Amino acid sequence: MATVRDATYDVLRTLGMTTVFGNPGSTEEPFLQDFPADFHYVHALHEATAVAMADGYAQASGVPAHVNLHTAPGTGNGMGNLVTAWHNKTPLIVTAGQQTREMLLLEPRLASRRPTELPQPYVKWAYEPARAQDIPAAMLRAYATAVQPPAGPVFLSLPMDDWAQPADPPPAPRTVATRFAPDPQRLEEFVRALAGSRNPVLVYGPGVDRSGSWPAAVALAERLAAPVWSAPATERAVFPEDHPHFRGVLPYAIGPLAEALRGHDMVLVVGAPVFRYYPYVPGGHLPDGARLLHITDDPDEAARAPVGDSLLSDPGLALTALVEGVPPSDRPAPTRPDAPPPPEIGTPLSADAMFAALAAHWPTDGVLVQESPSNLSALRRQLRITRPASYFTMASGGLGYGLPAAIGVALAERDTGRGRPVVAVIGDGSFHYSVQALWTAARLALPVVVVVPVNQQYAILKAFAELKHTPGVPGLDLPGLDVTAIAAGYGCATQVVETPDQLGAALSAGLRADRPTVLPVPISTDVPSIL
Ligand SMILES: Cc1ncc(C[n+]2csc(CCOP(=O)(O)OP(=O)(O)O)c2C)c(N)n1
Repeated sequence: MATVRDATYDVLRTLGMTTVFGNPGSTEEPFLQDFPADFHYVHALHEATAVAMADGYAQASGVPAHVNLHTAPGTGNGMGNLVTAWHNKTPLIVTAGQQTREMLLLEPRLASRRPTELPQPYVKWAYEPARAQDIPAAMLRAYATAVQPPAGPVFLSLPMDDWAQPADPPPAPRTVATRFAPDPQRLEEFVRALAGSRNPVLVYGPGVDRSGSWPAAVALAERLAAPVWSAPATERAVFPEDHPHFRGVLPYAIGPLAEALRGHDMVLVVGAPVFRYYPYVPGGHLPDGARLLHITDDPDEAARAPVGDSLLSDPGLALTALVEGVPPSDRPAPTRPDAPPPPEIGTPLSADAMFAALAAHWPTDGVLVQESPSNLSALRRQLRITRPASYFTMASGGLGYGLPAAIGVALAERDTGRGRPVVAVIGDGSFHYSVQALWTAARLALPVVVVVPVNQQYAILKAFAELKHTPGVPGLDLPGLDVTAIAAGYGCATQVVETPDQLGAALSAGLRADRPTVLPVPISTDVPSIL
């Protein structure tokens, strides 16, 4: 007789979800018992790490990932990166154990008190099945919910006594669409508005990369002879950054962003919120006289935009339709901006010099995962992303994502057979939030290279305090941390790197290694301005 457990593993097989990221506890053991040989359990030492690895894996493989957390405390530990998965629009099925139904009324140890409330509001759906027999079908509903636009995480609380119960007949397999096309009439209005604009500018966001539509994004830019900006603080790269139309990443503050768009009468935003701001710098949302058109597959994103007219659609389908609809422009095409002068090589290296060295030795099909807050501008200035799906960071602002996400990306590169090299750049503060991810990478023998710019401080918080005139904040310095010893303790190769040549050699050795490599790079302690 098939049990609920058997039936659930069968559903997971049907969905192609045979990798489970997790950290086990007693409430999960009845699910994990006799773990099937065709499944892979990716053991994380902390739930934050499990969630971010699953997120990186899902994004790089293009399919949802399953992460299994311990009841309330484990879900709590995973919460920071669940917030990130929500903002990243990553389809994740998060399952967590729950105490035995027989005892729930008296709230035994490890009972999750209000399990479907705990992960709110950062899941699209949270459910504890009314009957054990509903778990397999709930898994199907969870999948359908996670992948439909806007994609995102879902949560199931699963009581530990459910797994041995006899199963109902298996639920019927079914599929759902993951894209929807624009309303033709509204699209026509957008085509007319773009065709009639004098000097349009394109602002592309992570939805362009998620929908695999770089070619359509390039085609529209060329057809309109329009410059292209990346939306501010994007979690993915959105356009070939060596293309002559590319202007850079917009600043993440109201006034400065509008200033960067000055002179344009039409701003088309595709696949991004309008806009993702960080420090409050007042001003108009748009330059005077400009109109904004917004294309997104997220009704909430459309609703909360402070300006503009929106069209709901898969970004790729809308871009393709616009390319077909707008007439080619007779404006001169934008020309490539001048390259910045090469940075000076000092001791210690400046962030710019370190990233210029990284760029000089960058593997052709390399994937960059980034969590280096104050050095982000230098990184994006020096290292241009030129291929789709090869740059990942967190959309949320929550630290502790990048390091484990890089490991999830690297595992996906191995599992899909694509094998692209993965390099993470993780600040010496950010490094410690989910540092135990290094152990998983070492166990999996993943050749991830983690470059750690060591400035011994939370530099971006110093810059923020400066901008906001809040002197005297404690806790912004990080003396006495031995990144090398910590990396070695988790089983990584490690070497302090001080020059561009050393970085190049260590990078290529690390990418050929049979384990992760951590490269602390002492850098200048100058605090870059936040804008
Ligand atoms: C989970 C979480 N806790 C705290 C913060 C606040 N915070 C933002 S940036 C930052 C410091 C990052 O330091 P580091 O990685 O060394 O980068 P740097 O700013 O020095 O470049 C902190 C603590 C955060 N964003 N997320």
